[in-house]
Amino acid sequence: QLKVLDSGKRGTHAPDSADVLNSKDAFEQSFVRHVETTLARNMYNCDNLAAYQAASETIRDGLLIDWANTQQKQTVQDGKRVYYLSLEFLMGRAMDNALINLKSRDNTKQSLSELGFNLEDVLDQEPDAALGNGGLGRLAACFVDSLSSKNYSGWGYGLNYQYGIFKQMIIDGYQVEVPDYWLKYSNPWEITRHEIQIPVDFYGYVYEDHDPNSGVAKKVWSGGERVLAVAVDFPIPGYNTSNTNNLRLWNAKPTEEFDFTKFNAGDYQQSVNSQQRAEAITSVLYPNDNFEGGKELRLKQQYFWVAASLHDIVRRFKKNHKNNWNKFPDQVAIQLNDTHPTLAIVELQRIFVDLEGLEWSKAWSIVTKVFAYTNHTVLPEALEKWPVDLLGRLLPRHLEIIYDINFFFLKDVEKKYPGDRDILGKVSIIEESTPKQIRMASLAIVGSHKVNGVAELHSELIKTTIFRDFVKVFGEDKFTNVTNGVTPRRWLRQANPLLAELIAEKLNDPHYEYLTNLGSLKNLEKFINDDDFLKKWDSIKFHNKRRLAALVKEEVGVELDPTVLFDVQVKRIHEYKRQQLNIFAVIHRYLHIKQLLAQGISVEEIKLKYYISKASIFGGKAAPGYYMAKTIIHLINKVGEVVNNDPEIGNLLKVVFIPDYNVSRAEIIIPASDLSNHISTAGTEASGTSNMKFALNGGLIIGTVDGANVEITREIGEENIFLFGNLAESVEELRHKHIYEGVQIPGALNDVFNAIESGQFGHPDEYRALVDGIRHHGDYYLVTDDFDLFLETHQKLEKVFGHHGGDANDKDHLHKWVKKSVLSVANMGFFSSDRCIDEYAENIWDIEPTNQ
Ligand code: CBF
Repeated sequence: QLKVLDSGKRGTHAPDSADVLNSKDAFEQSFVRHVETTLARNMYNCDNLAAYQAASETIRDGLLIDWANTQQKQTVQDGKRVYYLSLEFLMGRAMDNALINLKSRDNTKQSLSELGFNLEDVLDQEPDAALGNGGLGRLAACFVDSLSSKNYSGWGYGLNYQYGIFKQMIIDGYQVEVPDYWLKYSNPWEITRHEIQIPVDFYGYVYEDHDPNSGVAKKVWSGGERVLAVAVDFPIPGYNTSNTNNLRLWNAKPTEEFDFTKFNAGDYQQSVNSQQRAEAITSVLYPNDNFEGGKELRLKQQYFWVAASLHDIVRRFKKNHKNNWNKFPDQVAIQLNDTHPTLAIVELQRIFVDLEGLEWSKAWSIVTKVFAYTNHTVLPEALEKWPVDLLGRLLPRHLEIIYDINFFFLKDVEKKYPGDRDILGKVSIIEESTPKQIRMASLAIVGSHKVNGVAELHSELIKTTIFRDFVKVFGEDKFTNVTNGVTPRRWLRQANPLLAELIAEKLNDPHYEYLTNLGSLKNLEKFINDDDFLKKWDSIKFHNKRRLAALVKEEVGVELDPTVLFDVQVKRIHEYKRQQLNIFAVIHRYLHIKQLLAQGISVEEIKLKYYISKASIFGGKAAPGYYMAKTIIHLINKVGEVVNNDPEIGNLLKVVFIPDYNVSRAEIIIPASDLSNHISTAGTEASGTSNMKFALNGGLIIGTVDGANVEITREIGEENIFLFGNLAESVEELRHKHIYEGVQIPGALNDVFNAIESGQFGHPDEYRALVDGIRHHGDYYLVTDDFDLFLETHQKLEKVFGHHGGDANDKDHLHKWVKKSVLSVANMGFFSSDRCIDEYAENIWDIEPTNQ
């Protein structure tokens, strides 16, 4: 709907950019100017989209002042900076986050309202910046928020994909992928730095030359294809501070010089091809989570990104320190987010040795002081390896350097373990397989001074499993843990404003200082016996559940009763995360309810004696090539169709799959959950971070003893979480047993399989691989071992939830369930990403906050 703007708002002079954040007049004047000039739209033609664009430009003006000042200050202070290299930054929407961090939400809301707009509608226009797959990318987004909020000097470096993670549609129960061209209306939050262009070479050949001055032989790489990396900057505002760091993402562009020299004159088609080849590098995000596909374009992306970032970092260093390379590790810390940026190690060594003329071992001693590597998974299919041939063709000089790194490393290992060929083979960066492969995790460990896992259990597991031999070589000290965290600005204040407000009121903290001091949530415990407080708490959950029910109605067409237990599992769909376990349990519940009804037991009686009413809510994307994950999505949707359309069932059970789970949807779903599922096979989920978001929003957890669930339990108390299942130390033995003694299918699960195989949820062939994988192929994810335990735990927790039916005066529900919810939140302070960043800063990066 078009709004007519009041021309009186135009003002007589351009407002001071800083004022737009806290003065209504300044905001409104700037807004109108942006409508008329930046957007070139007239005042009679302004809809919500234009309002979003003009409001974003206005806020960005305010933000840029802090950003420029921060960069200036950091340059003058010349302290050490950390660079966080991540192939994914799953940022979500920027506007609301900026308003919260800049404390400009009220001013913007009022100004927009005076201009005739509703802030929430305007915010809704923003597409998600979905440049990530899941936990790893979202963690990077939380980290840049914390780096700014805690006043560190820290930049993110990544790629500016034109297409983020695909949009997921569900058609006839199947996942259908649709491209996400998120830049359709251009992006007001990005600043393209046309002046920052870094050439990146690929292919070509290596030859030996001699330094004209010293006569020393040196290697020269003559690249065969050149692409330009153009910087695009995203200011990252801190909360309650003017510190505004930079997230620099690269766009790939063709270089004209190259086209003219290397291609036949006049071969226009070829030159267009080269442009397309260049731009392809940053066009799509690979949609795999916890899986490495080994595609050439992916390797190209990795090198393009790390080369551009490294040259940018070195250039910045040289501005102040010329070639005083000894100082480099005092100025630069680089964190490798998973193995994706591992080529940065090789590139820095190449810069030092080939371009700056440093002697090998001197260069290597600097390189290894700079890098640190975070491992995010123990799953073998996610551990990156690149065929030697492919890497050698794309990056011939880098392959030589990798071989040299490996040669010197193995020489050291040989000294420590003389004659031990076994250990040499295990730690070698080159896997002597057919074809030969480069083990990126090994390279990352060898080139880093610290290696960390992301939760205590995971950090212990990597030391005893995948990196066991490296612990022997380097010793325990190199391996450490930094348990993940999430930013409470987005995951509490932004996602759950009413709860954040109630907490601020109870903590007597009108300025929401607790959002950067999350430990103070502990003070909520003082109110644990205050029924009025518990009621308010519960009514906020109820409000959030209504908000989610509205989304479900709109997206899925199913009516959810907000008084029932909302039982949620939203995350990437993966066999190890075990959405199949959850949906099998739902089927079991449905079959049992039907049986009870058939015996003449009434719905009311069932509710009292057997099952409370609940809605099982699922969401998450499957990698497009992951057949089993797509089968699980299909099954969930088909079960939903049957259950939701069964007239006997009513609100006793509903099953919905919310399509296109993304950050914005998570902001609605998470605050509305009563119970969330974090039920991975023990030892497979490195940490999980949505478990933290749910618990921070007062949702209780049903979970296995895996990842960060372990530390969440320690913090909030085992009486406030529902743990079940076999432990990580039993997994290997159970798998072994399945193979050698066969898989025992529990009776309840057998009923479920029979129902599936009878065609109750569509043609049984659709689910053959899923069922057979458990029945006949070893049940790798231990569904059979944990199924009954999962059902029992549900029985227990549902008694605690009770039949409160939305009754705010249900004392039983308040004193049992709601108290647990409050106690969870009160003890979640540890899981702020601010705490993680402080730990990285102190134990790994050796950096201090800057003076503001
Ligand atoms: O550490 C952040 C997250 O990373 C993953 O998503 C990953 O991509 N490897 C893990 O699967 C999560 O457990 C982890 O929380």
